[in-house]
Amino acid sequence: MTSSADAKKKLAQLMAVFVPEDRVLIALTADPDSIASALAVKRLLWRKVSHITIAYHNPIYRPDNLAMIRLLKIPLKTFRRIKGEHFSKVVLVDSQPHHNGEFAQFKINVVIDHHPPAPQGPDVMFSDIRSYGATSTIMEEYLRAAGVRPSERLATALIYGIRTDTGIFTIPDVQRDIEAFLSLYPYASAGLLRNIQSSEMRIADINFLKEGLRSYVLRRNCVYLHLHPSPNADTLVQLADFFLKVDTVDMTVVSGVLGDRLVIIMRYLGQLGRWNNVGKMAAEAFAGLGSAGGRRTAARAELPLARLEKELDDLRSDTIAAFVRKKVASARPRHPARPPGPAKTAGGTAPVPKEISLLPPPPPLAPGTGGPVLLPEKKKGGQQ
Ligand SMILES: [Mn+2]
Repeated sequence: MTSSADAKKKLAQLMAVFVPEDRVLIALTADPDSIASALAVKRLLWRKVSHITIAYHNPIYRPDNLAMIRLLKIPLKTFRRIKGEHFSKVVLVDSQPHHNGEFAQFKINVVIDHHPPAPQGPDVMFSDIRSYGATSTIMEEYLRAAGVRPSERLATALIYGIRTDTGIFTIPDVQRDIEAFLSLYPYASAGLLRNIQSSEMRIADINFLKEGLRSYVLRRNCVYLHLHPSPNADTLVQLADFFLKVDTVDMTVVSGVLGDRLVIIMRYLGQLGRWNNVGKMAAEAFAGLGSAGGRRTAARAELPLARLEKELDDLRSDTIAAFVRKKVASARPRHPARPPGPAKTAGGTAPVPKEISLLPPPPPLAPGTGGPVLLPEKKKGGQQ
């Protein structure tokens, strides 16, 4: 944790950027962490500058994100509705200038973020980039250094930001995030949090869930689902997470055609004692066909249909579904228990990622009970 003297020094440096006449824009790629962090910056600058606007550039689909904005009454504008020249200072939170071309339209003065920094660092008056689980955690330190008691709305937003970006503390090195969470918790509203968290789906998504329950394919503990027509990518992610809840399922592959691309979402439990990595599986399965990769437990591939057209006989949905199953199955290790240690990769040896798992080790299986469900690799009637 940053010492309180260090935190006060950083706060002083941040505040020194601003003068009372400033009209401040807080720019972001909207998600719970960035929105909460923007609220915290706004609170720090309250009565210190003449005007503050929070604006984002990306479409927001996720119902929990929309519920957060609605329930916490967070005022947000889109980049399209603002003009850069109306602002004398621009603060970028939870992102860095090179992350998105949309940020290039502003002269950015302050960057506060938790993503890995670019080698040369941002060229700004003040930057604070730390490898915490969430930018909301960095902002909690600023608020504490400033002696600010967060409002219910701000504390709830920051808690939701931390919760979301750390996957409820299931990523490595979350010590500081847990401390920030605990210090914010007494000020937050449990009821509002419950309301935001339970807004996972829109009624339109239920139809995709219904179709998913009808047409999924289970092979070697992996659920495959290809949806046609396809919902947006966020809903594909939700369905991938949903099928992972089944006790005998440890991996999900949910795909759909979005515009001119096939989008494939992969989720994996990454059990203890196994050396499997769904990011590497995605990269291997779809190498040369588009972009593919991710982390040990979550991956994504986006393949241009123009490229697939050369690979497949046709682009019918059952042809695409069979292609995805075949590619993933071929990249999936047959032998689950590989000894832990440096894995061979194209670039040499990669370090074993440090991962916190909240899962208890699986109980030993009695012969003939609860073992892996092995389905023959054959065509099932009715699947898409
Ligand atoms: Mn973040």
